[in-house]
Amino acid sequence: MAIERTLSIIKPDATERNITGLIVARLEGAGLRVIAQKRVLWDKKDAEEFYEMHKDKGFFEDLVRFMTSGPIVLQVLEGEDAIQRNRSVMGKTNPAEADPGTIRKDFAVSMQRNSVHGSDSPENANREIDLCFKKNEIVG
Ligand code: 3AN
Repeated sequence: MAIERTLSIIKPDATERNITGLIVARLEGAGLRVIAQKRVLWDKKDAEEFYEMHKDKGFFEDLVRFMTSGPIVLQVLEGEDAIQRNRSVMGKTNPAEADPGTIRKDFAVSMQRNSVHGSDSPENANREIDLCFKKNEIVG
């Protein structure tokens, strides 16, 4: 299997509850390596640009408001099959439907306050990593 990179975000509901370390432990435990990481506060423009594929959805404004409501942790994760591996350890978008042992099953509050984001395709991983990190911030 190929070594891939994916973009991960620990969302404001998780930074607020001081559980970023618990989440990173899940990611590392699943065989993913954090090769870049920074804690930031997005402004409206950052969130709108990142989620532009959802701009026509009913939840878009709420999503932007939530993602700018507090600090988030941006990460590049690397590992074998990292995009799908991260999606598996995250669990389904709706925590009520997420499998036992996944991050969202154990930590998410709701469909919106679902603790983590992970890229869903190689194209989106490249786009999101380029949006969130400069080349020299990804240090291996
Ligand atoms: P995922 O994060 O599982 O890839 P997406 O890409 O469909 O899910 O949605 C992006 C984010 O938008 C989700 N993580 C969640 O915070 C929010 N979201 C998605 N669907 C809904 C919904 N029906 N109601 C509220 N928020 C939603």
